[in-house]
Amino acid sequence: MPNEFLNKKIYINSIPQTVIADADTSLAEVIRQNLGLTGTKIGCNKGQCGACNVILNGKLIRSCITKWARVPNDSTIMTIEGLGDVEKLHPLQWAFTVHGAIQCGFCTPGFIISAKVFLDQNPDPARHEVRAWFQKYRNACRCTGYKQIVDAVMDAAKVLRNEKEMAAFSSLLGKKGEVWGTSYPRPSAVYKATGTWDFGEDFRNKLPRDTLYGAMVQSEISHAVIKGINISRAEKMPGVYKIVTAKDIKGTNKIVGQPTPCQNGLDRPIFCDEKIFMRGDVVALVCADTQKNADAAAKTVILDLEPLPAYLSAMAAIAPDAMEIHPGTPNIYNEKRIAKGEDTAPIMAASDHVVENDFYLQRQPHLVMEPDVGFGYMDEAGRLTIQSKSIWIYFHKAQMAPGLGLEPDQIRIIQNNSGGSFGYKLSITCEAIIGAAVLATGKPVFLGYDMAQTIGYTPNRSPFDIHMKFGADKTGKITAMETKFYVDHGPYSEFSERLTQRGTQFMGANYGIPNIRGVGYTVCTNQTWGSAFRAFGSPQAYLATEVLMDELAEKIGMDPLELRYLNVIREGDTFPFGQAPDVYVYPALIDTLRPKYQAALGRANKESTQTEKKGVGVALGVFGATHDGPDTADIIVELTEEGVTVFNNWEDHGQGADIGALGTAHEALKPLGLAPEAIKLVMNDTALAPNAGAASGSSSQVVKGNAILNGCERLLNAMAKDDGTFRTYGEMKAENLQTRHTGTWTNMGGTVCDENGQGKPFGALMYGLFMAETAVDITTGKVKVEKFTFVSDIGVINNIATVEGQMYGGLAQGIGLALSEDFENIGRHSTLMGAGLPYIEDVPDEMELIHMNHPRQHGGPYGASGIGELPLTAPHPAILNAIYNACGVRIRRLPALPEKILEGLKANQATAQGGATT
Ligand code: MCN
Ligand code: FES
Ligand code: FES
Repeated sequence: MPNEFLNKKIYINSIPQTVIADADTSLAEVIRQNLGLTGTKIGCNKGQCGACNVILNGKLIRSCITKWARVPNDSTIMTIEGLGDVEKLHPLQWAFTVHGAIQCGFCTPGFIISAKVFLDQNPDPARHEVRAWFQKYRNACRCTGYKQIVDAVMDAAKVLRNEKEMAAFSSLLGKKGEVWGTSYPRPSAVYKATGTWDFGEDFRNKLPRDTLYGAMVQSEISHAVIKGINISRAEKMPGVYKIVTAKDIKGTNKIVGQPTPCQNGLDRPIFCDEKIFMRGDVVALVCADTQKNADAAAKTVILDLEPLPAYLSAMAAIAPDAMEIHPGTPNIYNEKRIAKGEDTAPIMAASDHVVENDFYLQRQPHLVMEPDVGFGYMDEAGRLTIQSKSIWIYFHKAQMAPGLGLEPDQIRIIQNNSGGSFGYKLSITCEAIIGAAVLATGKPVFLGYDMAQTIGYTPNRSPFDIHMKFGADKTGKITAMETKFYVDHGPYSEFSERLTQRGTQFMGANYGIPNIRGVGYTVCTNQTWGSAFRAFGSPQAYLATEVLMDELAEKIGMDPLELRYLNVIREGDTFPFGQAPDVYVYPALIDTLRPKYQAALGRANKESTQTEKKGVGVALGVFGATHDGPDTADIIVELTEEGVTVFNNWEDHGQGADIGALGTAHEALKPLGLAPEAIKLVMNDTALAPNAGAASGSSSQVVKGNAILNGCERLLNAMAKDDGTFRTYGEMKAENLQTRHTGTWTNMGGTVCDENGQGKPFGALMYGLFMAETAVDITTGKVKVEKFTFVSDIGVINNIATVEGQMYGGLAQGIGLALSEDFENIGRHSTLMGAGLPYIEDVPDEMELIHMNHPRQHGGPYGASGIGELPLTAPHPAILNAIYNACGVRIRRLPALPEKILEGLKANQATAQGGATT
């Protein structure tokens, strides 16, 4: 039966248009594909995120779940493009821009459209009404923590009520015209607010006409031997150009991982050909003329798989009878030890107080709003060019070159505008598959994942099973710590060694513990593979450390905050890894919080009722803002007739690489008196800018920032005249002086840790004290975080709105980590909602940030340290400690789902002794 198409007239952004589309097509697809209006985004494609919001006949709808058949003829539809444009912003677009309510910006058009309908109905709302609206219409954001979004809506409402004017962006500059140290908007924000910022998927219809569309053939079982791949039927399906498998690959077909004992780091195939190691592993890519044809053909590929036992946790994979997942490599393939001070056994034995327990941090999915996506083609220089969400563009060239049979310089990587990463894009996802397909077909190839593939077939945070023990003297001073933990890293080894080391480094961090013995093991399993996730290894370490601190406090009968005050690192103390802090801020952090903590305890006590128990919990977090050892970045600064161009690879997940680079360069070039618009950024293309390393480890403001500073200083030196003024571009050219300068910076202070985990790995660090106030409904077990207070020291701040946005967003992710997020059960956890993404009413509107900005002597430009990961180091133990404080249930295995709380309450009742464990 041929498809039936419906011809309808609609008014799209007031313009009459006729559209002919399949009745079953979603309105979102019609708007994006038929009408080419890509400001409307598709995130979940299931009605769960609101990225696709449009206004249909005056009503807010999610266009991904609205079929074309249901759109009445003569409908009026407003998309983000109809609301305002870059030259003439709607008050909402202006307010989102100036309030820092836009990070990656993937959710932004959906929020703005939603807010437009809301303010039309309720022009003078209260904040809780704004929040209730976004909750009702399921507007989801992974980056912002929602607070600045509500600020923006409230401010836009004032403009719409004529109570205030939209201030020019220039009025947000500092007193002397500075960008640095202000909340000047990130350059990309206005494009994101107007739906004109193209993400990867928005290129689908903008690529050359002969582009092929890819559909992956993936395993539905977790561990198997591949007996055969039958593509004979699929090859004959309409529109199929080629089905690419391992046989088409000229290189090793392996992605280069970190050198580990696991198959020498060559454990991850581009296309699986001998074994399936995890569910979702790809065996082929069907390349066809349309996506529909590719998808249909992929379903007809027959995989002949002989199932093997699937080891879906570290404990299962280390059982004595478990087979080796990678034959020849034991399932435990890394061992990282830490040894500081004296042998702990006799000290433990002599301790006045000993506490120990087991902890488990779950497999946390990244839950980005933008599904994974990329495309590839051969560029004018004959380079295999891949455009993707990569946040380590130079390394990814090297990682996939041998697998594809190329040299790294035969590959070019360009980062597309990215709708969030939170670290998963430190791993290669679609890039190598696309590369193989471009080489095998000789044509451009596009590959977009859906949300289920993004959650299930991109890597997650690795679960840790941890045993931790503290010994303390009678005053509460911790004298010894012992740790043992297992990291479930899935089947692929990349980054596992570093992750396991992070566990040893951050267990017990924050405290001056003199004697430590610990060991961590990396375990190969058949679960989704592990990757970087914001705060890399430290949330696992702080779950155990910060909950056990509270258990020790209870045992001794001390207040948890005061026990921390007694033990925090002071001058003369070092971290577990032997390094001294770059600033001694811990006592000051606690002194600052103390009055607020006491007030919060009083509030909790007063407001608790028979059915709702309130409590307060604290936790400390520290994280590095450089990578271990010498961390290097190069950039180029060039004087032009119009101003200065900064060529730099500061990959942007959504955190604000553009404002980071602009703020730094503008401050460094201050003597030239340039307007911000005169500084042009050319970013994230290996053909246009030199290697600056990864945008990871919260290191970019420090490392890439210092390289920018260095390049700008070199340019200024070249331009300087004897009288203290600067040569113009014309004068430089006339004198034949160099206008293009390389900036470089290496963290020379860093040393990689030795076999005892001792060293000086970080050039700069960042510190935070978290306080959560929770309410536990003891009839349902549901926990609500009512307030977060976050006292931090990240050195001098470049952009205030950006830094605060990082903090709010990280705290919100901590709520998800503590209470709801998981990826264990494929059936339940492969949607945003199913995996436990926090929506606006799961995150408190009350988030108080207190900045203590001690300048760093050996950190980033002008005394900056980093921020990206700090807010997700230890918000979750603060919440768990608050739950215990509220209702006496101690959660040590995450997430703290309502059923676990109820179980704990029941156990407490049964024993009537308090302190049940779940
Ligand atoms: N910044 C600042 N002042 C400082 C320190 C930083 O204004 N003293 C600004 C920077 O200019 C930059 C942002 O804060 O805009 C983060 O800077 P930094 O801490 O150096 O981190 P990176 O740029 O290296 O970003 C990576 C970091 C990491 S590792 C993860 S994971 C992460 C994160 O940032 N993923 C994110 N934040 C994210 N935010 C969003 N929206 N999306 C992600 O995927
Ligand atoms: Fe439509 Fe998520 S609600 S894309
Ligand atoms: Fe909302 Fe990134 S800004 S998802």
